[in-house]
Amino acid sequence: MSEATLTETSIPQKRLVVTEIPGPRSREIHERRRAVVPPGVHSVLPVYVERAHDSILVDADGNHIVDVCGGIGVTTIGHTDDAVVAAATAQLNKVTHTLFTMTPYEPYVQVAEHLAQHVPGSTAEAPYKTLLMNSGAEAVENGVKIARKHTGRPGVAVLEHAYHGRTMLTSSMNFKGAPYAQGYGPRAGDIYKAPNSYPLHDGLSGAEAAKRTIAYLEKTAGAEDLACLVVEPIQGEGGFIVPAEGYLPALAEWCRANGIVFIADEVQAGMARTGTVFSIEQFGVEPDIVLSAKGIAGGLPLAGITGRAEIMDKSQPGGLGGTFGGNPVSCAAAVAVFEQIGEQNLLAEAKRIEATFGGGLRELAAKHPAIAEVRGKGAMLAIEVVQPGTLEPDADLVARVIQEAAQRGVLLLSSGVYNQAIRFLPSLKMSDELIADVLLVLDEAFTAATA
Ligand code: PLZ
Repeated sequence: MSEATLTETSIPQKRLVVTEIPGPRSREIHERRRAVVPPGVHSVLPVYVERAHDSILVDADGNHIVDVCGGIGVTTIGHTDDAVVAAATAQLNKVTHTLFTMTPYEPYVQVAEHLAQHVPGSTAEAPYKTLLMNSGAEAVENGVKIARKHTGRPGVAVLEHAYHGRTMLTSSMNFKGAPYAQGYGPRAGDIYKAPNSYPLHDGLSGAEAAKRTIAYLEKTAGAEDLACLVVEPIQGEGGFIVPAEGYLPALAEWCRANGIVFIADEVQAGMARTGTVFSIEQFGVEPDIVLSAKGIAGGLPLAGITGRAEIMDKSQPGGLGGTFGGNPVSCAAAVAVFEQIGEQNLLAEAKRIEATFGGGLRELAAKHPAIAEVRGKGAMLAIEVVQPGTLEPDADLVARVIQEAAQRGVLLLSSGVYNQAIRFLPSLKMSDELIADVLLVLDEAFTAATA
């Protein structure tokens, strides 16, 4: 690593607010943006970021903002991790593009090997195989495509509260039509949205919720018409909903019995975020296909579709690919991420965050009656915000708390179909000290927002 890289990336891991937020320089850039970028591309907090390291974003006005979102679960290993920057920089100086389907390169194969090592169900004797693409939505698209090819069936089952992307197919798979699919129709067909497991609201056991999901799919789609069931083990955009115990194994069992490909969309929950490399491991399920993206390359675009060989091998040569899929620089970064999960003990770090951040959130919940529940696993945590004494979502309060926190230099994000939750996706390296500071700001923000 060169000295220049180190000095550029090392930023004190402390909150520092020097202007109002957004500050004058950010507001000036924002005005220019409004002239040339359409409003459909929205920014949660329009501070224009110049540099970032681990948990801190430095904006154009010199504010040091604590990032508790990580670009929505992407910089799981922290912004500009030294090892990731070094690996990507080295690759940048070797070769940046050939197109793997023209002339291949080793880093792609290395990423596939790492994924085969970590996906539950994959073994050394019968490793799962991987196709690399660029984004989570592309991973979902290809997962569905591969499942259809394998089964020869059209149907795609998804769950209520699910989120799978913004392409034409995936926006049709999302539970929320607005804003993702609204006005962009016709929407894709043969998609069945079944009730999920949402313990806070449905009060069902895993077995009961699974029975309801399966009954719905058998009645509406018919098992024999379904190519796949696509499930986020912990629903991300839906509000960090952790299903009741036994729910996912029951669905996986039903899929197996009916020849339906069980696809775990680990785009948000995967890559060490929850304390295991893939979150589905904690639910005791061996999926047929696992989708990864976001955190896999420490901030560079990359996505993986990793599945049982007999499923992945069904596609004909030339049937899978894309110009930029598995870009060498992204692959080199991903190899570094896989290595650093071990080197920096990131699975244990996720558990530490679950204890300290989660514990702090539970203390806040005891103090603020609007917090109905603290949930999640590892460093994928959320609070559900309601009108006290009810389970009615309070999206206005969520927005006000986020606004109050932003003014104090903490970047938070809502989640959920009803914006009923505030989610926390910190870097796995966020110190307990910085977590304590975030919790303090959150406490102040709740107090100010409910005053
Ligand atoms: N599957 C489970 O969470 C992306 C959306 C950001 P892409 N979630 C963040 C936004 O507003 O566009 C996501 C996800 C799950 C798939 C996706 C899609 O991943 O990389 O955004 O395409």
